[in-house]
Amino acid sequence: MTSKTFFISTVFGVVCMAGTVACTTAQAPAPYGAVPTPAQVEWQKMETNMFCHFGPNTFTSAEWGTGQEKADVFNPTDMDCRQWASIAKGAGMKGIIITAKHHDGFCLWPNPVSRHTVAQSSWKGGKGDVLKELSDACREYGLKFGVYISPWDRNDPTYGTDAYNDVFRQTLESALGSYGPVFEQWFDGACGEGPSGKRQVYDWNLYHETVYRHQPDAVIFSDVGPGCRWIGNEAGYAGKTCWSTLDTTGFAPGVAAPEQSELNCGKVHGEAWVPGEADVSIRPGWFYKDSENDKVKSLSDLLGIYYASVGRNSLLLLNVPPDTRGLIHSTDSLRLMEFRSALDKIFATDMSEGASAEATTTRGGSRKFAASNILDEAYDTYWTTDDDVTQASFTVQLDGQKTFNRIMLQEYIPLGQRIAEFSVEIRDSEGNWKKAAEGTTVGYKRILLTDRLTTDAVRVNIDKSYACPVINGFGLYLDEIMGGTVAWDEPDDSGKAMNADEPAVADLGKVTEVKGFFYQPRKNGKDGCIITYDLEVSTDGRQWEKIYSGKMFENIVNNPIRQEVSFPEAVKARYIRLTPLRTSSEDTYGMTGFGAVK
Ligand code: FUL
Repeated sequence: MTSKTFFISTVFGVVCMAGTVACTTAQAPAPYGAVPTPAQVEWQKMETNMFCHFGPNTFTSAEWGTGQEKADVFNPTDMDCRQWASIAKGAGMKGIIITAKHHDGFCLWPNPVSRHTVAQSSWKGGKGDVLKELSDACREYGLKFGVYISPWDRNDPTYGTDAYNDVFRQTLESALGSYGPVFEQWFDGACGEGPSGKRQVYDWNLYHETVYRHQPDAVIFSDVGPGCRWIGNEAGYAGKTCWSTLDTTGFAPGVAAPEQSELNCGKVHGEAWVPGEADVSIRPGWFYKDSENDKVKSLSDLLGIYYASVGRNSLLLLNVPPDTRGLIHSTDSLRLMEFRSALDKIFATDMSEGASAEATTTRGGSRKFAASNILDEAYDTYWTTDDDVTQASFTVQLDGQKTFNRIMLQEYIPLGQRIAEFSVEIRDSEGNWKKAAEGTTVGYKRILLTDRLTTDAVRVNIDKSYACPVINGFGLYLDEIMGGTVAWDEPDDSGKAMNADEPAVADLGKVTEVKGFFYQPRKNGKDGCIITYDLEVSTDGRQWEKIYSGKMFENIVNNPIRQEVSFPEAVKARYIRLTPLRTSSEDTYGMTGFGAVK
């Protein structure tokens, strides 16, 4: 090689290398950590779905049926799944999940491996099939269809033996193989058998394999996924920090699940993509009860739940239980319509419309990754930076002075969840930047709630990210319905801890007619709850009459709300004594209220 050719090839090499560097940085960033499957991304985009708890409990007012109910108990007088679907659609929901089999074991479809199904009931002469009617209605209304099938079964004679795993497999086969696409399979981790009850070793691998064989795109819900996870409470809120990743090795649904606080917040750098789903009922209980018609959640409750779930990187699964007619009660449907029109109103106008955006730095200097991408409608375009940049800002110059109190950000989750700290500033009339809000995780969607802010420019600072930040959505909205910073999940500090071996005694002041009693644990189950109890009454505080012995507050651990229990018949009493037999916390139980229902 002459020195001239050496010179040329060297220069050429440098140019090429420089070219290569530019080319590489203008490529999309590599995924970071655990990432969602395409089905999980589509699932996350659904944002709000409807849950329908329906079954024998609808007719007995129980939360957990015993499994001994007669099949004939299930007898909706006027069932119309098209009504459910039209309400879900009108409420902007994208899918419906039905309790095909709750803990009482009763199947809402003619499951050939069960003797406790609609086929054994006289409803529609034993020819009815709720799954068929609902899946057809969902198809007609353009909704996705999902099923809840409880592994815990209080009816099946094989429950508690190895044989049950195959019964359950066949149950899944029959429900998942006969009604078209199922977008979500819900596995409830609950089991109220207690220490001396039946023990079932669940064959989760077999169940998952069965689901995927029939429904390869189904997202499987449980405490630990694999498709999505329980958010750790039944009140509808995700953690303010909410990772879609979780460590699942060594954990299982139910008693072997991670701590509820971990389910609530996810696990940074967790090994698997298992995003949160916040399930909550529009009523205090999961099943319809006439007595709760005046306790349907208010519009502001629902908005609070929306911000604390969808607004915190979680899906909202809102339960709207059909009544004994097999119809959604008008109180619930009206509330849902109010909820939808409120959301439409709040999110109709994005104050960043007509704005422009600029970032401190852009990946490879390429327009492909420019900050303007966060303002367009396209899901798959985003702003990002070079790989080694994990702190950066973008500024949104608004089209004039705008007023808003909701700031929305979206991370492009197909590439993983990266951001761990961010802050938002607004520019005042003197051109100075003032901090307006801050947060930790973003994920699929994050909505920050602020007081009313008026400004012509907003700056978002990514203060900590585990890899280059990738943001594909941004919006500013004004919520004039709820306003201000609302905390859905702030713990209410009323109530106290009682010693677990002490009964609670209520003195009514004088002998009165008593129809039942109520017990209210502390908010979020603080200090634990009473699970099973004896209940006695007395007129003089010396002679006690036992009304209930070893009775259970069903589902109180997951949903620690006020429990109201009627007596078989009204009694005359001055004192009521509630003696805990089993509590969820060993030494204490929480107590906010206890007294008579007159
Ligand atoms: C819980 C169950 O025990 C409740 O009855 C309800 O179905 C709720 C969604 O999940 O674990």
